[in-house]
Amino acid sequence: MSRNILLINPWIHDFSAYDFWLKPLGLLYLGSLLRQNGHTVRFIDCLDPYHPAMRKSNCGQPQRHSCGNGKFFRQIIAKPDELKMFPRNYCRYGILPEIFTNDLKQNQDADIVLITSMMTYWYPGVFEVIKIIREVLPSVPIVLGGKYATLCFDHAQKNSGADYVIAGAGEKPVLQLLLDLFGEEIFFVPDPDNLDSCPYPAFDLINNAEQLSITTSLGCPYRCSYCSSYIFNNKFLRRNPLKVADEIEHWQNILNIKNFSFYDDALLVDPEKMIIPLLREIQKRNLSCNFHCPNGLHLREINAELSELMFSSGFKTIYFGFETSDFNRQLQTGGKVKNKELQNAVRHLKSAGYKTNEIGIYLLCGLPGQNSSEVKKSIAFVRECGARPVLAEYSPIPGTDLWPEAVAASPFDITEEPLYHNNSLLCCRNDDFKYADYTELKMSLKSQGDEPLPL
Ligand code: B12
Ligand code: SF4
Repeated sequence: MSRNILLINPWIHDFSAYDFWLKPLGLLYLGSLLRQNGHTVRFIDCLDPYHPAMRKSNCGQPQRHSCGNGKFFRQIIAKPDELKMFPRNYCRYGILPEIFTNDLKQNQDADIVLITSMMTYWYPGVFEVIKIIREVLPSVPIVLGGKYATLCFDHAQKNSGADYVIAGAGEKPVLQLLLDLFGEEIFFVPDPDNLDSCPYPAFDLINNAEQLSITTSLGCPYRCSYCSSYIFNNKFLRRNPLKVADEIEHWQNILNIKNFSFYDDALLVDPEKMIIPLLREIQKRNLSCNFHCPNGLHLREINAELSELMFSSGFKTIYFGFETSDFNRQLQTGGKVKNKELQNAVRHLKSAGYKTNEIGIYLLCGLPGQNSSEVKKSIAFVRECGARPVLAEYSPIPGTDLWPEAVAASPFDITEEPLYHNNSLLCCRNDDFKYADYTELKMSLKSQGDEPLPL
């Protein structure tokens, strides 16, 4: 028998949030798998910037850009007690709670609700969603998965109010749960070693999709000490580049999409195995796309051929993960890139046609034991190379190799309280890197025309 399954992308509660090509990709992958198993899937997106009912509210239309990024609706809300000392407004990003409640009421026939979660420190938006579901659909089982549920599993089990918290990839556990709860037969399970066996994400459920996220791989061959990639995927698996081209062409034809954002951890690694054949195929098929890479790309692979191919294939937004110019810290954190490689990469990208402000270089800021002069030197180095420095404030992640150091360095109780993982807090600040030093760095970038990330 087919079940009615309701997917929910929850609100973000934070000091700031920006739709930087953000889509609940994992949840929509689960949605298509459930359809493939014969179920009916519906979707409430609390972050929908075009929700029709919001037009009648006094919230105005958030400013959006033609390439698919822009602002969310937002309402200022009370700060959790733990963040009271931080002198900034705290907001609920997304639709109004009464509109969400109304949408839920249209789904009285739901048999089960699946909620995703993104940043660990965005859990208050998840909890608010769960509280309202309990009021409107009191007897419907609630399942929580995603990043927060995986990285802070015990916290989520103890505090979220969900009936089931699932860590890691959701495909098999969700099908198993439907079998256990309702006796639903499992017809189709994708091969975990073949990413092309997954049906395309259920992107048709998105209201007014302007851009879509694509992933060509899972995991990463590197293991940087601050990153949780290996916790989610301990193998580096890739799709067939021709199948990725098929997917891009499919969404162009079905939903008329031109803008795509890559969510890979390692899109450019071994370019001849993915990015080169993929882009050559896209050119061969005459597909006209804009590609955006808000998640840091690898610099090491950039040469003249790849730069030209990226430029001519429509890579409009490119950010690279460089993190620091400090040689010792590069080594300690995993050695994914060296200074010389940044110099070379920028030279090639510029020859291909990219301008200084189009080459964003992420610099990690506020790592345990880091002082502000290290970040200043890194900024100066990126400028010398001819690219645009972009600060990425360190968010400590449980289970990563750097976590014990972060716990020891932080003045906040990051072990007990995920709200303190928020990158806006600079939670491993110290006497050599005060919050004021960080503000100064940000101002100096701004005064030289390097706008900070709107996140
Ligand atoms: C794309 C991405 C971004 C994008 C878009 C973010 C977005 N919300 O989509 C951008 C570039 C904006 C971004 C920004 C940042 N990011 Co980011 N990002 C990612 C990335 C690479 C991919 C996420 C993704 O969609 N994966 C693909 C899907 C298929 O996987 P999935 O969502 O996990 O879904 C699976 C399971 O989780 C599960 N599942 C999901 N939902 C559900 C629901 C149910 C019910 C069930 C059962 C299962 C389930 O099943 C799915 C299928 O198997 C992850 C790393 C990663 N490899 O996942 C980091 C990651 C989420 N980001 C991270 C960080 C640190 C950041 C930044 C703070 C970096 C910085 N310092 O500036 C910023 C902050 C953002 C902000 N404040 O707005 C951390 C998390 C930190 C945290 N504390 O939670 C991660 C994990 C990377 C890391 N460094 O380890 N990010
Ligand atoms: S930071 Fe980037 S290169 Fe390092 S492990 Fe994570 S995804 Fe891989």
